[in-house]
Parts: sequence; structure tokens; C-alpha cells
Amino acid sequence: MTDELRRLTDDMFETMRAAKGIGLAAPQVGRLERLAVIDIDDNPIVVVNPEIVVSEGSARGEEGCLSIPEVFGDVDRAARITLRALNRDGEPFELEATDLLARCLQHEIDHLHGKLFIDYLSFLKRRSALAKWESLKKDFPQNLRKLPPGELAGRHGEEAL
Ligand code: K1U
Ligand code: ZN
Repeated sequence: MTDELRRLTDDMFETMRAAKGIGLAAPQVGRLERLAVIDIDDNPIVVVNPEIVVSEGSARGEEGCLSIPEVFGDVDRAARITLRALNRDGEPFELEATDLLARCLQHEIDHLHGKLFIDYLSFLKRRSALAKWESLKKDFPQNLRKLPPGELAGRHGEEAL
């Protein structure tokens, strides 16, 4: 890890929170490093070069994606995983995860492999998800979300505009 990569993880947390997400992977912000950030229930986690070493059970759950906002679908994932990764300081750690954390980690690791949750949907569901995204795209010029008036000001602790 370098100071530049640590700054990248900080920026990614900020971007993820502004977009009201629970995770974000480097390729989603145009970077090729194998790293992702996750924050569920105020538990920020940085995973660098993550690898799933144990994968057990199966669970179906709804997923969204900050790269295709407002499109949702049910995906089968491993119910319990053990992951090995490096942390923000480049130190190795192991993490056992279930429920939403396990789902989010698998979703983020997929991003590192160029895979999106819609790739798991049936042909018809994927087609309908992509059609929905096509119709919504115009609301995200250059893939940027227009914030409602006052929202950004509120985030910085200022008076709403
Ligand atoms: O990587 C991303 O695109 C972020 C994505 C992560 C994710 C959400 C739900 C299941 C698996 C992975 C999001 O944060 S999308 C935002 C969202 O829909 C959501 C937010 C809080 C709880 C659940 C979903
Ligand atoms: Zn995603």
C-alpha cells in the first residue's frame, strides 16, 4: 500500500457514502487496482487483493449496484464466506462473513473481475434490468447523479439551499 492508495480508499468511502451505498470497488471509479471498500452498520472495511478461501451454503437476496442505479435483482450467493485480504495498511487479515456482509463482499469481488450482479439474472430478467437502466440513463449524465437541492449542502453541515 502507498499513501496514494490510502487516499484512494478514503475518496472511495466518501463517494460510496455520498451515493448511499454499502460498498464500492476500484473499477467503479475507473481504477484497476484490486481493492474495494465496504461499510455496513458503521463498520468500514478495506479489502486489497481479496480472495475467498471458504464458501459455504447458498442464499438468495436482493442486490443493487451503484454502477447501474435503481436497478435491482435477486441473486444466489454463498451464504457464508471466509476471505483473505490485505487491509488499508497492507497487513494480511482473514474475515468470516454471513448475511449482507458476505453478499456485499462477493458483489465487490465480482466487480474486480468485471462481473455485475445482472450477469447472474436469467436472460429475461437481465433484459428487463438493462431496459430499465436504458430508460433511467438520461437522469445520470456522464454517469453522475444529480443531487436534489440542499442535499450536498446538508452533507457539509451547512444550511439547506
Ligand atoms: O458495489 C456496489 O455497486 C455497491 C452496492 C453493494 C451491494 C448492495 C446490495 C447487495 C450487495 C452489494 C450498493 O451499495 S447498492 C446500494 C443499495 O442498493 C443498498 C444499500 C444498502 C443496503 C442494501 C442495498
Ligand atoms: Zn456494484
